[in-house]
Amino acid sequence: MSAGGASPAGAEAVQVYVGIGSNLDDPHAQVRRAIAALSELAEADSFVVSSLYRSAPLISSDAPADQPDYINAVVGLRTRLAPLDLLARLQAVEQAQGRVRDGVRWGPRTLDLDILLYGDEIIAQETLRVPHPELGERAFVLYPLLEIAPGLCLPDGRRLEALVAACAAAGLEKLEGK
Ligand code: A4P
Ligand code: MG
Repeated sequence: MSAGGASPAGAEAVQVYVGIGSNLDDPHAQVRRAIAALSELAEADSFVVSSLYRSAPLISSDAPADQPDYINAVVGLRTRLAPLDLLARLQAVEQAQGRVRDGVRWGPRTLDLDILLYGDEIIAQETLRVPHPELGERAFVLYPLLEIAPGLCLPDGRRLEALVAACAAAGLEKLEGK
């Protein structure tokens, strides 16, 4: 398959991981609703879900500093959707859950869905960068990912286990049974 392009008919399903984040309008409920929507994209018996985690918002210089905490989770699934088709489906789910894009990078949001990994593909397009560029530094991505894919290696060969060991969990709270 060409990176980011259309999947040929009958293409093999690919293992992907998607990060879910919300810090507006009942984030727990938003994340649970997103998990249900994403399960619809999965090939049979391929859907796995991490625990939910709470953390303080990571903010950019132009984003408001007084944002509510985030609820995050990571799901894994196998899909036959090509990368850009998957991105379009994720953005439709964001829209359905009231995501407003006001141009503020890292501003508060009802739902953010990021393609973290798409098989072993490295995609560097304007609209899609995979692996997600900040994947290796974010505790709220790495810790839930480790839960559902402990033996994972990134396309560049880095081991998830080693990335987690090097990433302080400071402030990341695993929400047991919630
Ligand atoms: N895009 C490029 N690559 C991808 C990808 N791998 N997955 C493009 C999804 N989209 C990707 O995204 C902007 C554009 O990125 C999309 O149109 C798509 O074509 P966006 O969701 O509109 O904007 P954004 O989310 O504000 O920006 P960005 O840079 O994607 O931010 P992140 O990385 O999503 O970070 N703090 C905590 N504690 N928890 C969080 O979940 N999330 C963010 C947002 C900031 N702080 C956080 C959290
Ligand atoms: Mg995003």
